[in-house]
Amino acid sequence: TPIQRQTSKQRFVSEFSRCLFDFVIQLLPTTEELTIKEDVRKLLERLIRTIEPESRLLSFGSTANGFSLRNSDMDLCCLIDSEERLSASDLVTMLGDLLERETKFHVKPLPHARIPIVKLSLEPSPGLPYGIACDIGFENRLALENTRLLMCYAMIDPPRVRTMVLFLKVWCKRRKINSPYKGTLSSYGYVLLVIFFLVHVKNPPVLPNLQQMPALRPISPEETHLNGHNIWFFDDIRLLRQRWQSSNTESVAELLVDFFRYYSRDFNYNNGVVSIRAGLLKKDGKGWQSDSDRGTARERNRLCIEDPFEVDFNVSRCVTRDGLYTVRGELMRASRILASRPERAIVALAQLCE
Ligand code: 3AT
Ligand code: MG
Repeated sequence: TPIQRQTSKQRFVSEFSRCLFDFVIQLLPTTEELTIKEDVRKLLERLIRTIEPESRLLSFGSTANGFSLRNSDMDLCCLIDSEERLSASDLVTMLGDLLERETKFHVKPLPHARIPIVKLSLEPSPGLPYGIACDIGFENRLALENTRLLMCYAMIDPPRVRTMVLFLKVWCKRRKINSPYKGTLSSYGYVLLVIFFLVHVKNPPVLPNLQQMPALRPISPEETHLNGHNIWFFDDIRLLRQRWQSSNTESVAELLVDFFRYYSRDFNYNNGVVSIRAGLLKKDGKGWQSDSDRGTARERNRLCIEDPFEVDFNVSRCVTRDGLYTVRGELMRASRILASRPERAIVALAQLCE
């Protein structure tokens, strides 16, 4: 009967929510890991200052945005406050030499990459069972700002937002659809899909749109613009919590079921652009049509996710036709597993991440 169906659904989602929380908690980094990473950051900062005394080394990406899993990579950005500074590629070369001499890291400088970086890694050891992998870039101030934006979204409703994002990160890694180099989507891209869903798809929304909230005081263009991009967003989360409350009371399991359904069935991949800043946009409107009929054209716009600040930049431009096919297949698989509501929620979770 409809009533029995309803209660079986409720039983499943409440059990599945509990499983999700338990599962995600085990995957969080330990305090020991966080301490080691912070020590590494300080050590590297000290060394960099022997080349550029006015520099600071800051974390961005998952180590800084609240969406970190155990053993995730470290993304570091070096900011140099002095007027006269070396070029990024010179810095990469010099820093590479220095770190090779002074530390035990494996060092790989990439001075001629589109974004010059130094890649570092440390072999696993008893105190660090998974080693460390770290990229150091320079002057990537937009990445620091988008990290702060994601962190604010994480802080508004940690039980639902962080649990969903962390679960999806594990899921996409286990299902092997988290490799921009192989044509699938970066972690950053998946996080934007979740936030878009919670801000613009769910009704009532689970999250407000931080980039469209009214500012509390007049703000000058110098404060809001960085390299020509508007980077303003409402970042006073304490105040926001006092003034804004979501009337959406769905559990994390219900949201996840709906997330998979939306991206496997409802989202229009041919025409839609995911924009956390402006809501659902159209590819034509942004000049982001995919080049499916031009055999030679690189496939830039199969999947379109607008960067929150660099609005001309498609975060998922590396997703290829085959990559998107695989990702969509995985979204459908997940949606199917959840729709079948296995007897035990833990079985559903294991199957999802098989
Ligand atoms: P992992 O825990 O490393 O899987 P993450 O949250 O650190 O996930 P990424 O490693 O994908 O995410 O990205 C790290 C940061 O680099 C996030 C963002 O500030 C920046 N970033 C990554 N990819 C892009 C992109 N395509 N466009 C703009 N910024 C990006
Ligand atoms: Mg990272």
